[in-house]
Amino acid sequence: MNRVIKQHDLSMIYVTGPGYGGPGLVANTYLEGTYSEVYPDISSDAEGMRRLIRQFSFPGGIPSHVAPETSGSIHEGGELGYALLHAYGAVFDNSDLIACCVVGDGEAETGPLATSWHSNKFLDPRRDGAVLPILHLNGYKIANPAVLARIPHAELESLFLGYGYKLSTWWCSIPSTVFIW
Ligand SMILES: Cc1ncc(C[n+]2csc(CCOP(=O)(O)OP(=O)(O)O)c2C)c(N)n1
Ligand SMILES: [Mg+2]
Repeated sequence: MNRVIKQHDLSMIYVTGPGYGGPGLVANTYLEGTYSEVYPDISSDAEGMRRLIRQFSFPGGIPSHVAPETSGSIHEGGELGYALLHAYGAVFDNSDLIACCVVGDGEAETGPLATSWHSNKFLDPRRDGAVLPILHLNGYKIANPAVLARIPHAELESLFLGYGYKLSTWWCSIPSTVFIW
């Protein structure tokens, strides 16, 4: 997403929902250089990377999920289910904004997230921005099977067509599948 933002000078935010996806976000801010700017002791070299990894989810270190100390983050969640509705809320009356939202397949089983798909009915393209939902079908909620990853893909596509989403592309790499609507 950072590459697309830079290439097209986009106004875009990233909302992330899957359970413990924090390390992915920390790793990305480290790779782009922001993390080392904010925390110079976590430098862009082998020693900095060693410190980055050792501090993860350790007493005195950093949490296992995106937290206030994650550079660039603006809100910490914790209770699953609210990623997509926050993404929609951010773009209402904000016509220049694109909210890119990753939804966990486990998170998608919560009541708030399952109903949030319908928020597209409230978007007005003349006044509001756009939401780009990405369903992260990694098959599991922690260690248990996720329902949306267990139904046939054709059934999943039909389900989302009914919600008003058209699958535009998908990647499949073992063990995770990512759908973008
Ligand atoms: C409302 C709520 N119920 C339960 C949990 C406990 N919990 C944390 S992560 C998780 C599984 C999330 O699954 P998914 O979104 O697929 O993320 P993944 O495990 O694939 O990273 C659960 C149930 C929670 N944080 N919030
Ligand atoms: Mg999952």
